[in-house]
Amino acid sequence: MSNQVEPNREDARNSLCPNRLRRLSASGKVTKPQTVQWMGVPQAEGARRRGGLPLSAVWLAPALGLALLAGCSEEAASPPSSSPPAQERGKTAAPSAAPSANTAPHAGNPSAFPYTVEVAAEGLNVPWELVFAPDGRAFLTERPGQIRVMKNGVLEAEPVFKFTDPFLSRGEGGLLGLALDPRFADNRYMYVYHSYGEDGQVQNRVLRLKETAGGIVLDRVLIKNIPGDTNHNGGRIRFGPDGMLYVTTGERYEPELAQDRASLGGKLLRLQPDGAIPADNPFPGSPVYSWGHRNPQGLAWQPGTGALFSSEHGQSAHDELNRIEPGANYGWPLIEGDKTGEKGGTPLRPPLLHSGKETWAPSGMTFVTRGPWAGRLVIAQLRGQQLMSVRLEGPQSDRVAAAELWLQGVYGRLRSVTEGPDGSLYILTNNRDGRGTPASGDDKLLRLSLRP
Ligand SMILES: [Ca+2]
Repeated sequence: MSNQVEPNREDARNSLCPNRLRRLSASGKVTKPQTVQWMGVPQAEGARRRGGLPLSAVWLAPALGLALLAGCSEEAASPPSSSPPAQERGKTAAPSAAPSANTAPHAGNPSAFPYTVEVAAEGLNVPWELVFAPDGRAFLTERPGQIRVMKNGVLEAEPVFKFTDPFLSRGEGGLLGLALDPRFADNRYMYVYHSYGEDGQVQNRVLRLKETAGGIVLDRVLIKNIPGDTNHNGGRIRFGPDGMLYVTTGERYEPELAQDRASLGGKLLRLQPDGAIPADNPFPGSPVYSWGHRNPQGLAWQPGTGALFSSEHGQSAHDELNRIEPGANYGWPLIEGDKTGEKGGTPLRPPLLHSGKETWAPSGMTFVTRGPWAGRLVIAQLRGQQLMSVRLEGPQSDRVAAAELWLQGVYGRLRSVTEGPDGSLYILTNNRDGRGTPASGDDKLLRLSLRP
């Protein structure tokens, strides 16, 4: 079986209709693990591409199909369609959580963009995460099941690790997040989140791997039986400043899982590096750190304050940026957008910012620490096909001062953004993930270098 990722119409239909998805997956059929073979030829490419329509043209496009896609999918194929201009979106927004007229995301001024963009590698196959090691190398995951490494700015052609049975790559599932141990230089531990098949079910798990002289080997399974399916697998993992491993999980289109604290689905989890449950987790004996999530895919801690933020795919648009508090309930599926509510006498947490009627499909994100954007939170967006920068304000960093949109439609779907040791931003495109329109050279690793 080839690992070529074709646009998957079955997935597209599934993403439109949760009930249909459940029926389809009720058969419990699990596809065989894919045979992984190297597809890409990383080469530098100086010029920008992108055959996609400019957003201004997309606004005008007949949008019935796009509107349907926006109905209940989160990584739909096309940029926002029939939404009103950004300046108008805030008019329906509540003052607390939604973008006000001043904070509604708007296009940034290109002359103020402090980076120059180059293609650092191309021919990638649905790259999902990129992280830097203390020795300057960068490790990169590709969703069909391989880990690759970049040395001295050049991505090596041969993967350093390939996943096999019971690994599973289907729909949005596969090899997703990767994190390096805070003490990687000493212990060579790395952690991955991936989908797998077991007893006819799709699940997700977190593994600890170890880099040895003979290659990367499995050390242990940290947590398993995280609900999975074709859609809504979550998948971001990152170490917090407290040395704990945080994991985002999706509700696999079973919204009730998000409100079931006994389920691992629709949660942010917090684990010790060996998989043990930290004694100071909000619910004793549980890995659950926060709940009421739909399909969160971004994690970032604000330097200085240590505050945790997460991006989340909403339904019917209403994608979210949340400020995460331990034990808090973020509302899915009880509330979305500007709605408020409570559960058991405790208020549900509204997002800091949501996308209203648009779909961003936000995924990886990070705080910038170098250059003119230091202090900003940057968020890669799939369906939005743009990079959003957010400036936070307030003593608790719980207000959005401004949100600006960059690279709109230029490179297609953006899966993740990572800051490199020199202050460059590294962005992974995802036009081969079954929901995009691949252009020549896709998928790509973009390097955004600070202008001198
Ligand atoms: Ca929410």
